[in-house]
Amino acid sequence: MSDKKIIFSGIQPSGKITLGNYLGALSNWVELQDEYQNYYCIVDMHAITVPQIPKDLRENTLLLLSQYIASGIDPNKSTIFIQSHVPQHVELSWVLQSMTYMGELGRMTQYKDKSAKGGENLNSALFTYPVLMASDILLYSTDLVPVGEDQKQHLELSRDLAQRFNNRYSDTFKIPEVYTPKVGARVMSLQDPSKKMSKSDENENGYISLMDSNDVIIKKVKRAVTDSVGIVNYSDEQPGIKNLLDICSKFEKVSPQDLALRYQGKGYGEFKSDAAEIIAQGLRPVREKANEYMNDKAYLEEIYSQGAQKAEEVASKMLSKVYKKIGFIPKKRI
Ligand code: ATP
Ligand code: LTN
Repeated sequence: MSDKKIIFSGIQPSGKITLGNYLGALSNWVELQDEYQNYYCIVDMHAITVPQIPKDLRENTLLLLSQYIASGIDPNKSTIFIQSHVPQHVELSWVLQSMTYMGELGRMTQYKDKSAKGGENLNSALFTYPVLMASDILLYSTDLVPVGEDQKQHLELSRDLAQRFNNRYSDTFKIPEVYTPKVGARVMSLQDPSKKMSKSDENENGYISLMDSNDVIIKKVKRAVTDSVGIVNYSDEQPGIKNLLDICSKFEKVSPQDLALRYQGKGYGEFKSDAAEIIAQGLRPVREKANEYMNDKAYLEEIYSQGAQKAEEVASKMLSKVYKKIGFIPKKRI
């Protein structure tokens, strides 16, 4: 048994992942990988809380796995698996749902946003989704959950549910901490810098997909909404420029303020064309490697099969413990 602390995180295969997912989540996972024992999940069960076309879901799941590996998540150091392969996630989620209040779920910002868009045909999984997320995390005695800023509220609920269960029965779950990066925790839309960059944005110019070609990236960055100040400053008054500085600073590994200094006396045109180049070059290796992995389905199958086996061993032990504590009769093999 390793004495390293445990990380769990996941991304939904609900589309093609964006630069926001990469900078807010995936790239940080890679940095933390050596220091922790890691579980990185492709949360396909979360993805079906909004309608998915089966063929696209299959494709996006394998693509996301390829992108995990292409970004540097190493299957020898991290357990990489697909959520629907480990049934304990939904089983624990049912138990935790029985301890979650409707009011708690109704307050979730993501639910409020998505339900406002969804109109009348709201499904109940969209409402209970944060409980499934809590199960994902709690099954593995997770210490740390690296996510973007938008997931902090869900993490709070996971902590509350863990504490509630521990108080009602006895100490069972570890209380997880959230980890958000200093820069890149909230990458904004290129078309509306007051909104987060999202893979489900109807306007494709708002986001950069990890699979966008260099030409597409350059076009999107050049079209990014800025302001009429005309000076490259790192300031809340210039959210479009601030967003591009944040993005580039993450790739260049310098502070956004220092990056802004490079553009003193220069216009937005020059800054944007450098920014486009930095992003395009930064994403190129991930895109190219991901395409290679997509052509090796046997390798992908090996990774997710081994991952599921390792994850299930841990998850089933935790679930048995929980079932016992709540009074379910343990199943006897005959
Ligand atoms: P959707 O648009 O389908 O709701 P999403 O793009 O928000 O999805 P998720 O799969 O929900 O993506 O998120 C995966 C991870 O990426 C989470 O850790 C989330 O916090 C992070 N993330 C998502 N969008 C951004 C963003 N714009 N900036 C930083 N991190 C982000
Ligand atoms: N809800 C997250 C995805 C997610 C997740 C998790 C993140 C599902 N389960 C467990 C961290 C840990 C989202 O980004 N929408």
